[in-house]
Amino acid sequence: MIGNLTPLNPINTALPVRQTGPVKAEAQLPSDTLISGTPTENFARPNFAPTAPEAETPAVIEAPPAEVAPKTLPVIGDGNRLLQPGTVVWELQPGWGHTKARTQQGKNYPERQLPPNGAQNWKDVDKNYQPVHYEAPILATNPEWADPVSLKDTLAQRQLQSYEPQQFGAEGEPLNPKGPTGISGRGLLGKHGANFAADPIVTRVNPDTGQLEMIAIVREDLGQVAIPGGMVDHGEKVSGTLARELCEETLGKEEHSGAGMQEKKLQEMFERATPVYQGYVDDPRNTDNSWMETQAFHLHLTPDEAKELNLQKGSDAAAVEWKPITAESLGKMYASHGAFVKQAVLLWQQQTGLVVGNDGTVGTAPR
Ligand code: RP5
Repeated sequence: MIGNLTPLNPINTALPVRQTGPVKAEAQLPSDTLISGTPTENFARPNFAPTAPEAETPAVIEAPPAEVAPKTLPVIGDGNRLLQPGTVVWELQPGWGHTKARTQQGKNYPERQLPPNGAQNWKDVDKNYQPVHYEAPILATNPEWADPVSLKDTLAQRQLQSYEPQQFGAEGEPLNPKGPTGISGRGLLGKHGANFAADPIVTRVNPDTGQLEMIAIVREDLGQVAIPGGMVDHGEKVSGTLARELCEETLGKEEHSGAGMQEKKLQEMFERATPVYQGYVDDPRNTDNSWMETQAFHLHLTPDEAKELNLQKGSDAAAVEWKPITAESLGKMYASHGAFVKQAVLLWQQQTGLVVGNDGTVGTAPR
């Protein structure tokens, strides 16, 4: 779907906002910092739609560094996932995205005990590393969404899988592909090793403000703004997870059947959505032995399609809204979500020729 596009910049978790200072475009357009990068020939002087004459100068995307190569993804698991062999996405920078899993905690987690020697990968960890062991009490009750407590029993039932290169410890325990986190065990996560999620990035251009917006929730657990993603159920197609989670978390499906756009229609739309990312998530719940991985997809809605969605928060969310995508909002999102959304915006800019400003304003590229 995106194989013909020029490779884009890798995503950084720390959003690379450049403080370029005010840059006046041709007219009296005010400007501020850029979401990313240096203006290129094609995007340097955006023309605004007539409806948004006062809009901020949109940001532009950088020309891709030569070393960033598209990567071809394998299909893992039940073969039900949307990314088929040959699908191309853009690789994140080496070492990307392992900050929150070292510095933040899931709800009720003990404090992380990071390696005293500062080791960031398993090969540098020495005997002085004593992570605190934590598994949420509910895991001892063998809930159906979790693996058996013992790894041996789990391995008797299923193979461990990952989008990342797999590493194992001395006892055969799965090791976090990004390195030590200061907590061993599964924490709040149900599966040993990778826990698979799917993340629907749903956007629109707000007809009143001209800003690019996304459907965002405030998570109940840590109160952070997030993509309304969720876990892939066993045997479920990822397009099904994306539609289900969107309905449950943002369309009040639990309370109102048939609210707005139907789940089936959304699933069909997600089957054509743009793949944005596949792999490790820098989630505050991650531990040495259990971590989140995801597939993120982008679906951009027309104003009419967006109008059909009647946003109502589900039980996992404290709030839901169409949230402007700005450099500031991306930097504050849960886990790696800001990086995924940024990647979606970069791809969308490439696909449409539009440009998105630091404050979310959408403008058109020059002809
Ligand atoms: C994140 O956790 C994923 O990116 C996804 O958004 C989410 C899934 O976990 P729950 O929302 O089901 O807790 O790592």
